[in-house]
Amino acid sequence: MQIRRALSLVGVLAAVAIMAGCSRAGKPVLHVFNWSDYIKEDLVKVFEEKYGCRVVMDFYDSNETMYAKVKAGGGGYDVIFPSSYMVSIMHGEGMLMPIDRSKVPNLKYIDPDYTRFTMDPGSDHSVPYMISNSGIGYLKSRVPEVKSSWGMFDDASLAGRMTLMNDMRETIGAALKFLGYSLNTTNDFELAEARDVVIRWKKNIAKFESEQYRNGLASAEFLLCHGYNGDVMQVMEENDDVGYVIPEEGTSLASDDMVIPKDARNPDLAHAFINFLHEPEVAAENTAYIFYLCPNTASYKLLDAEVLEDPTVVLPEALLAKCEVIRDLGELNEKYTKVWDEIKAAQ
Ligand code: SPD
Repeated sequence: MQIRRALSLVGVLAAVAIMAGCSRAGKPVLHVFNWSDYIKEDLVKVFEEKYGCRVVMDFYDSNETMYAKVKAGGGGYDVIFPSSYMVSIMHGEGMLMPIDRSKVPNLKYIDPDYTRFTMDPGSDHSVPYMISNSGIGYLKSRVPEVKSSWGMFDDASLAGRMTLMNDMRETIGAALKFLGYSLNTTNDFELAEARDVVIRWKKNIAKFESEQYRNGLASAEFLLCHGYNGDVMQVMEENDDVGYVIPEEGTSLASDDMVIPKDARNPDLAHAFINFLHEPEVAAENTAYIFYLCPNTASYKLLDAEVLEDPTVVLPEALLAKCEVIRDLGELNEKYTKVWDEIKAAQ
């Protein structure tokens, strides 16, 4: 009798576990947490139809805001898209599920050239999604003398009409590159110099902002913005007056990767989603739409040559040599948090 009751309890628990991933209409639900403007929505619909599921998306504007929410237990996400340094932090804290490679056969298409950008080249707990860089978006008619330099943020004639990213590693990183230092430095003197540069720039900017600058450029509220290549390119598609330059001092490169949190409710569907985004046709369509490079070799043949020849998507070697991927610095990440707090507090 007791055994029968125990067995029926197991059955109930199993049903609850399966239903946990289902919406009220009975369809499984995939909860995704992604950067804003970082996926072609039509492709998500294709996935929903193919897998008979619903995808619910939330968005974030920096690795740190995403991490804070997930760490605090928020979201209940199945797939998240952190940059590789944040993947490393989350993995180190036991927050990620291992990738079951048998469920992601499209891993065979990952471009080995770009695995140097990730901190998990074997895709043990993450799968590369897109390669991005940061630079300067600007209005050609209003800033005709633009220079490919982070020093543009010293231009007082643009005061109040510029933005810097609200992102500690990106913005401190820009100042470090401007000064000729590594954006992964842990040298206190270099970090203090970079802090002072950002505090100086702060006097010229309207705000620290990482999402709305796109609209600000489109409406000419902002004339020059620190932004991501694909985001600015998306605005350029609609507005010929928008340009994008990568500062000659170098910039940050990112591999934004797909991960499955340890507490994901629907890991099978999460693996299917990751695999779907690496179907060559899907990867090519996504890249052509969001203007970031999906490091998927089979998709390259399906892209217009102009995408792969665009120097803001695939950086020329000479510029690439001056750029760096943001790294997880372990306990020393704290130094960047301290500098960022000082920047925010400065008048
Ligand atoms: N629309 C946001 C695109 C994000 C690009 N990569 C972010 C890298 C952060 N270091």
